[in-house]
Amino acid sequence: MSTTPFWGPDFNALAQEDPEIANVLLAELERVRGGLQLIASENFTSPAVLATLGSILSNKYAEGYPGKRYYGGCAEVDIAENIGIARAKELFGAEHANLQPHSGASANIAVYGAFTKPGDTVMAMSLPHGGHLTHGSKVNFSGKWFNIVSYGVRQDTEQIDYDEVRALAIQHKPKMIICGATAYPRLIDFAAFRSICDEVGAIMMVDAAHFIGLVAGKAIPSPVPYADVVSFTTHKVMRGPRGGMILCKAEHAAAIDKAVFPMMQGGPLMHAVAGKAVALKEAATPEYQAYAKQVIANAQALAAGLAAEGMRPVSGGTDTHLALIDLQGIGVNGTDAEARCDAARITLNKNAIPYDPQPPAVASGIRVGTPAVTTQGMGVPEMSVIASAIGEAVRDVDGSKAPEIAARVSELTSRFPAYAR
Ligand code: DSN
Repeated sequence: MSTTPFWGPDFNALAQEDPEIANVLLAELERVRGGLQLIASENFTSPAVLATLGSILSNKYAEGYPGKRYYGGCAEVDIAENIGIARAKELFGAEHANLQPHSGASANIAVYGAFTKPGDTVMAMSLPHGGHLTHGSKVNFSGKWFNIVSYGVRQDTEQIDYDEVRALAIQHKPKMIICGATAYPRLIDFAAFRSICDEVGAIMMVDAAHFIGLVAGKAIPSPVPYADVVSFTTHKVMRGPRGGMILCKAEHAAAIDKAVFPMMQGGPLMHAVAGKAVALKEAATPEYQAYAKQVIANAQALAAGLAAEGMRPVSGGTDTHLALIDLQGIGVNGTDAEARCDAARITLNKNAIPYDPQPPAVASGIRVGTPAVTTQGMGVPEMSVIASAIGEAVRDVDGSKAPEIAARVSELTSRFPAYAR
């Protein structure tokens, strides 16, 4: 078998044909090599996954499922998809897996499509308290087409109020209850959600996009035994290609498959499906399990380091890969913090905190995550270096310290390269 470097010859072809776009790729590589990537939903996928994404599988139309396609010539992509499905079922102990959703939002549309119809009542976590756009935001299909009942976190603990969830479920009798979030640093009590769903006869959907990689690495408990359906993205802690996936009980398999195709999507992206198969193989290794545990240890160290810098971790800390940081105590808003960190080559995002007095476009907090820096090989000692760099950057009102902080950041990332030179 040929072992051509993963993007050597292809990149040279691109550079010759389209130097403008080739330069974007090179500049992005330098950006990630020289800066810190702390966006909790990002990671560095492996050369093997990138090779699959940049492959001829991108050319193939394969509407349908393995063995039941609407196009000829699908024998090879059938093998890739079947391998991926088998790996997903094995890794997560799931009865059924669908690897075709193009993204997490696409996967969620399919889940709504499988279990609900427009106008039905669905319960989910409110966006300002950490939920996702597809959990009922008014500007999203979910909020436009469904009667969404939102639950949130308690003001004192900043954690999900399971009594409130239960009371709302009894009052509103939702068809489906969604648990999972984009900015919730704590573990979710899946057994509690299961019992509430059983009490009111609701489908239990877990949007596990943020934490499924930690489940894959056996670093936190799995929602799979409890949920009717689990949707997620494959590119966050999971470190696979950009895309979505759905796991479900066997009784829901036909409904989910029909909702993904033909209800929600046409042709699957077979290069991405194959890339998901590669990522699932990587995620089943002891190395990946050690990685997942280190992601959490690093997030806890980073949250503690930021607290020592005067920035308050929402809910007091984290059990996962991310921390939500309240900046009100230092008189800096999320937008300014994001921009000041950016100037110092620290990439993170502003984020609303629960009960935020600021509008979302300003926000009182930032969200930081450790999936990418942990992939680079950084550990707890590096987290305190990062915390003090953030502590200086967010207070750098006039930008005068940014070059010096950026130099320190680049020195750190050069010792832990994202993609080795
Ligand atoms: N945009 C993702 C995040 O950053 O959490 C969620 O889809």
